[in-house]
Amino acid sequence: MKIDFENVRLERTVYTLEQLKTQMLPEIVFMGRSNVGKSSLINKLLNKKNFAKVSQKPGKTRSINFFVVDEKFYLVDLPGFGYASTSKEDSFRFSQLIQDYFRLSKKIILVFHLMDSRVPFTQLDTIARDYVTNLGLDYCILFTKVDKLNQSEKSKLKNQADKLVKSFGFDYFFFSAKTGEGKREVQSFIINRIIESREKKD
Ligand SMILES: Nc1nc2c(ncn2[C@@H]2O[C@H](COP(=O)(O)OP(=O)(O)O)[C@@H](O)[C@H]2O)c(=O)[nH]1
Ligand SMILES: [Mg+2]
Repeated sequence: MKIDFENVRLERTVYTLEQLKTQMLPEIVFMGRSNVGKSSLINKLLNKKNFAKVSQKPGKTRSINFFVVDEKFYLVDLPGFGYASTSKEDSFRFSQLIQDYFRLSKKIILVFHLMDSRVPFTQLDTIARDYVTNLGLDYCILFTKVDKLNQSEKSKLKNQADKLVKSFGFDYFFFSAKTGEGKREVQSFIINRIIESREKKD
């Protein structure tokens, strides 16, 4: 099976529950707080310069974008989550659309949770992780912007992540859209999951 991440198109942009459809292909989902580096990661994985939009302003994307990769799977780009700034209390904003999507899709085979390497494991991240894992979805962590860490910060983060692996069994990745670190590893991980999901089906 040929997956080289070269043949990519944006198939659908979804703003409402009504627009969500049952998909035929397996879905690989990317979620994270606003500004975590999700668009940059997607561009890097897909070998594109400005496919997913990269912005300095957080929280702009409100839609779910479905990219078809090599006609084999969907890469699903979720809106960034964050605190609702208008609310008096700090309420978690994991939009209704995101929740509907997670509940309704039967094709999700893996969720990548992106965390900023410099500010990982925020309370929001914990809530998002629990939400996804409670639905029984396959879940892994991807630390973004690792080029911003020095060696000692990096090994400290590795230690924290290794503890997570020990207690929960989550896979994790270090990624930099700037240097390309982790790109091959993440691509192979995705390819293996797609192959596994096809074997299960047959
Ligand atoms: N140094 C560095 N900066 C990054 C990296 N990835 C993203 N950024 C920057 O972080 C900001 C937010 O990135 P973006 O991809 O738009 O994040 P999104 O809101 O999660 O889609 C932009 O200024 C990017 O240039 C990375 O790997 N390294
Ligand atoms: Mg973005």
